[in-house]
Amino acid sequence: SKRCYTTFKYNKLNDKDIEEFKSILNNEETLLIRDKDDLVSFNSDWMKKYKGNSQLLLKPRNTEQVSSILRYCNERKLALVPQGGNTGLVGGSVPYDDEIILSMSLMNKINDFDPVTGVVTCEAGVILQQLEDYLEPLGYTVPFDLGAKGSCQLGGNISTNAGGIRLLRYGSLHGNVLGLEAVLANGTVLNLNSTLRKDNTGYDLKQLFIGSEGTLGVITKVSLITPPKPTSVNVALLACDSFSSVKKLLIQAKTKLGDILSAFEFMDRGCIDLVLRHQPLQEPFSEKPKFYILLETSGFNETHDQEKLNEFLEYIMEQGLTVDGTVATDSKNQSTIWKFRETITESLGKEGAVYKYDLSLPIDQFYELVEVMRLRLGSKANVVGFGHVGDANLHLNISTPNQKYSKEMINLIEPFVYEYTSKHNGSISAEHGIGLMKKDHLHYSKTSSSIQLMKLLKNSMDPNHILNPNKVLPF
Ligand code: FAD
Ligand code: 2HG
Ligand code: ZN
Repeated sequence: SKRCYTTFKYNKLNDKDIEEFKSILNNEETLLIRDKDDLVSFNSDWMKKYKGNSQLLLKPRNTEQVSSILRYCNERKLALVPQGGNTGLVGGSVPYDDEIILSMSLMNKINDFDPVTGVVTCEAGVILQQLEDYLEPLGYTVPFDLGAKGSCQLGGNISTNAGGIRLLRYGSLHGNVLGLEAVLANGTVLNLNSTLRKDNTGYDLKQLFIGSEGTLGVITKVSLITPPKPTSVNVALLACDSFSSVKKLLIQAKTKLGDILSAFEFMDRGCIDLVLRHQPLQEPFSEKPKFYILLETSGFNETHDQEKLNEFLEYIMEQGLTVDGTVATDSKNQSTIWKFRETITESLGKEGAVYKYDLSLPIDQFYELVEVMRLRLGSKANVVGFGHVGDANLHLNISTPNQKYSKEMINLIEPFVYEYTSKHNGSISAEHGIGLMKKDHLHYSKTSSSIQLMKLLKNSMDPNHILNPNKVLPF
């Protein structure tokens, strides 16, 4: 069994455990999944890279049931993996071995919305798109957005501290989450349900759960601050022939567009070629320059926003910062431009096995690493670079035509990529998290005293290590 990998000992599920879970779940048989075939998709991640061997999935309907399940598992030393939409990209949401899967999908009620403060309170299993659709007619929107919005859940987003394309404008979840409810490993329900914008009463405990990937507790409720939905949106696709122009464009976008700048996303030519291979999209420009920026403005005054955008576009053309460009003011053309950026991950998945690195790097090394990796791997792989360049977050993706992940390829990439990132004081995870993939590489981004403190927290909050074992921290 894989279990010998960890120093912690867990018990095997038995019939008595199943009876106990049935009784906690009010004898609703459909809330327990035990059939091997039905468990397949929950045992495997979005990329089909990580596989678990869970024999049981539980679907609690409320916090009390989550609490009873955890209390029982803690006493019996049964390990669990909290699972949201299972769209995570670092193997954090699937069992390492035969842990129980705790699915949050039935806890999907939106409880309350305050139209003055914009604070929304809901259960952790609410799907991101569901919240977006709920807020839209109320004139509000979610302060973050990701390609996985149709499946990912708020609890999963918060547990991974998801970033995405709106972080540039609205900031991270560490600022936008005002409160939450979490169930600790021993079943204690921790009420951190504040809806206050300001609260400086000692340690800000909710922050511990933001980005801890289900290792410190199960998030059951969430309060988020939501901004008014912009009414005037413009999207431009701009082409550059050097990365130095990309950097200058970013400075100009920030200074000339200011608060209406809502996205500044980067793609290299490899991404455009890739997307054109798999999506029904047309070559955007007559030439094929090396770099592409998707720039979005969002505001509330169409005339003012367009004036600002036009001034910016005139300036960058005059300065030769862009070699071609197109602007879309209607939603159909805007969504076509967004497809170039939003279908990259899905298109990569169609090419074969994909090795993903989600890095924060100083802007001068942002694209250098992509070129270094191309030289290093030669014809063995297709290396593409894209990402949230406005946040200095590179998505380095390396794909190989064979479907199977190979140790040989991993050894060519790792630890090289992590060493490079660490040498330049970057982060080995900008937004996807550590999960199973990077737990043994955490030291490239965290000092040993930080890792010691993280272990101390884990050991005191979950002494039996029943929550998401083998994830985030190397034990
Ligand atoms: P899961 O994948 O189910 O779980 C992720 C982690 O959170 C696991 O460790 C799990 O144990 C834990 N977890 C889940 N729910 C809870 C809970 N209620 N309580 C405690 N722990 C829990 N990420 C970005 O940051 N930015 C992007 O732009 C982005 N784009 C993406 C695009 C695509 C197409 C895909 C497939 C993924 C993308 N991601 C992105 C990855 C991102 O981490 C996830 O999409 C999302 O945040 C995970 O939510 P989920 O509900 O699917 O969580
Ligand atoms: C994105 O920004 C996601 O599109 C996914 O974070 C990145 O596929 C990836 O590497
Ligand atoms: Zn991203």
